[in-house]
Amino acid sequence: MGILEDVYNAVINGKVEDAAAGVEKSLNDGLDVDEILKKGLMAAMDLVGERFGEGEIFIPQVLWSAKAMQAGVALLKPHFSESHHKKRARIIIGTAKGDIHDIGKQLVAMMLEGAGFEVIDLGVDVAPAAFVETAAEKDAAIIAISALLTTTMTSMADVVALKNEKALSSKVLIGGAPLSLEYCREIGADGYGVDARSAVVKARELVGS
Ligand code: B12
Repeated sequence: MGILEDVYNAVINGKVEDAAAGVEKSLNDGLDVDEILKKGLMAAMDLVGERFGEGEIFIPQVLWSAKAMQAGVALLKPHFSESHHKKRARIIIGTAKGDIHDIGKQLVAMMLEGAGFEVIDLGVDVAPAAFVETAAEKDAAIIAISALLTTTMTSMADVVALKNEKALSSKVLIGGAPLSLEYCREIGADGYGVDARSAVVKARELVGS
């Protein structure tokens, strides 16, 4: 069995130490960092997301898989900064005001970091002003907001309005189960991602890389 398959299976089964050991071995064997990330870690997380969506697995399994992936990403990180000389854009991420769901947001943050972005995580229940002020202070290219409740997603519109009021150039990227492209357009946000993988694709689009 290939070493990438070991990594893949370790993430699917939520085996943190096995995932780390597999990534370490892959690096020692000279495998490409992007390949380890995409074919080993991200592909596994995609399947985990699918299985969760279909009700085949539940939150604890998702969390263990996320931890396993995180352990792998942590080992890849130093190699990313080596292979990507160009300084990557900075992203401020957080869960919308009034909302404490953070599993999806953490996955998104992790994938963005894995893709080489510098991510500043403001946590959960983040007020619109905190998003905008931090983005201005840190010169962030993107403000990424997660919401899992129909009652909290509305605060994303406040972030867009406040950002426009301050004439801030940061783009607003939104996501979370109740969101849609339609809602993204309605509130004038710059991008919507349906999952962690598309968060990376959209973020790259928004910064033009
Ligand atoms: C786990 C969970 C909780 C946990 C949260 C723990 C934690 N640390 O996050 C706890 C138990 C605390 C909780 C509390 C509540 N919950 Co809850 N919860 C869930 C549950 C079961 C799973 C959410 C989850 O983590 N999914 C797994 C992750 C991986 O998926 P995800 O979040 O969708 O994220 C993915 C994408 O959406 C996307 N994404 C996410 N964020 C972003 C951001 C960007 C920028 C981008 C591009 C993409 C992106 O990428 C992610 C990875 O692929 C959902 C049901 C469901 N099936 O979604 C209900 C659910 C979201 N909860 C719900 C409710 C009602 C509540 C409570 C109000 C319950 C109550 N009466 O107290 C409270 C609210 C507390 C609060 N103020 O926030 C409802 C929401 C209904 C609605 N539409 O408004 C749901 C849908 C359950 C239901 N069917 O009723 N909850």
